[in-house]
Amino acid sequence: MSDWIEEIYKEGLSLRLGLQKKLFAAKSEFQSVEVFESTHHGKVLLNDGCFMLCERDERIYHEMMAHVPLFVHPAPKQVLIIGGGDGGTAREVLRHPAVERCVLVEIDRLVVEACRKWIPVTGSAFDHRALELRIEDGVRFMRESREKFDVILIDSTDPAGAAQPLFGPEFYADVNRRLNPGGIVIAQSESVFYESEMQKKLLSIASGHFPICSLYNFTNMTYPGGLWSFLWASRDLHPLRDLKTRAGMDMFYYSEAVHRAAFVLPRFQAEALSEWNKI
Ligand code: AG3
Repeated sequence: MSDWIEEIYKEGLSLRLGLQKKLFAAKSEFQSVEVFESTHHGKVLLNDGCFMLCERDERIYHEMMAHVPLFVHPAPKQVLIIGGGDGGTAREVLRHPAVERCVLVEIDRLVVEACRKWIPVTGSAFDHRALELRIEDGVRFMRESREKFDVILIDSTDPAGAAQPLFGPEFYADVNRRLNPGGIVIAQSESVFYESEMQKKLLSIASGHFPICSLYNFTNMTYPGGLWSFLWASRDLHPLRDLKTRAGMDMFYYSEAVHRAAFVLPRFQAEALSEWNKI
């Protein structure tokens, strides 16, 4: 094996998959976007050299981002996704019959175009009638929109470049204004093992607006550290006490037991976050 698809996470820390074929590479004003065929993980999407998704395991991330809140909210009619231009989160959201409308605000048209063409397993979500795609800056949308949503999913890249403000206090003040009473916010919240300081900061910001606030974890082989997290934030709904998983949906990773277990944090993480992790 001589050719690799590699993410260099930090100096001295990288992850790589065997390369079978380069399928697509281009640059937008925001980032580089590449799609490769890998030896063991199917097609792979990288933004600015960071693994975003692999066909082999993308269902884990997307099921855990969408179904954890959507099985707790009693009537999730209006759903907003910030980022998520690959379509995977939208695909899972749109499986819930209660969802009447899903607005997806992606800053980078190139990501959407690349995934529609090369990764239809997620990109075909953009053909769904109930999906409203807006190519614009999610930070600006959150600040200027007057709409309200039942569930807001922040499916971002790492906190760098255009995604940096999605982890900041002004953004969360705007998220709070865009959320209906009884609403839930979920956000991509980085590596459990390597990003403890960033997780503390995010939780401290979110818990200023949302009293029911916690991280929950899931495995992802192709993100640095292997154990990854999402933020749960709500003024009213509790991720475990208010859970009503409906049977009959085919899932790869999600189950009611997995949902509950995800909120059990490893000891080192629970201790580091104990000041703000409140469920
Ligand atoms: N969002 C990116 C998660 C962060 C991955 N970070 C990394 N590889 N350094 C994934 C988008 C899936 N819809």
